[in-house]
Amino acid sequence: MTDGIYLLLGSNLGDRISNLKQAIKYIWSFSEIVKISSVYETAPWGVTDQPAFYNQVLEIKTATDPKSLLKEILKIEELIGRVRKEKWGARIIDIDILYYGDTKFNEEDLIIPHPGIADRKFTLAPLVELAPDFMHPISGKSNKEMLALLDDQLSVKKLDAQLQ
Ligand code: PH2
Ligand code: MG
Ligand code: MG
Repeated sequence: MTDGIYLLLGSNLGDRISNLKQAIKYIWSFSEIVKISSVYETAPWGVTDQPAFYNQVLEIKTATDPKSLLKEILKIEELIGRVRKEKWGARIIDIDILYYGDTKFNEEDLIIPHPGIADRKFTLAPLVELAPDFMHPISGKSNKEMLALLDDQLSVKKLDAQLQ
C-alpha cells in the first residue's frame, strides 16, 4: 500500500457536481478515499474558450499499481460517459493521477508526478487544501511552495459549502 496517492477530478460539461460525485462513487470500488477537497470553480486553462470547470482533489489508498490505476481510471471515465475529442477540450469527467507517493513513472501514456502540477492553480489550490507540505518527488518543493511561486491569473474559487 502506497501513501500519498492524489487524484485530480475535473468536469466542465453537464451536471458537474453529479459527475464528480459519480467519479467518487466509482473510485471507492478499487480504493479507499482518505481525504476529499472542496470543489473549486476554475476558469478553463489551456483552451480558454470552453465552460468553467469544477475541480476537486482526492487522496486515496490502494494496492493497485500505477499502470493498473490508470486502467481503472479510464474505465470510470468511460462509464460516466466521457468522449475524447480535442486535447484540453471540454469533458464530462477527467481523472488525473497527480502523485503516486514518491514514485516517478515515465511512459508514453502515463507520467507521474503529473507534469502540469506546478503550472496550474486549478490543481494546486485543492491540492494545498489537502496536503500543503507534501513534497514533489522531483523538484523537492512542497505543494504550498509551488502555489506561492506560481503566477497563474486564472480564476480559482472555492465553491460555497451548500453547493458541493
Ligand atoms: N483540464 C485540462 C485543461 N484545462 N482547466 C481547468 N480549469 N481545469 C481542468 O481540469 C482542466 C483545464 C486538461 O485536462
Ligand atoms: Mg487533465
Ligand atoms: Mg486526464
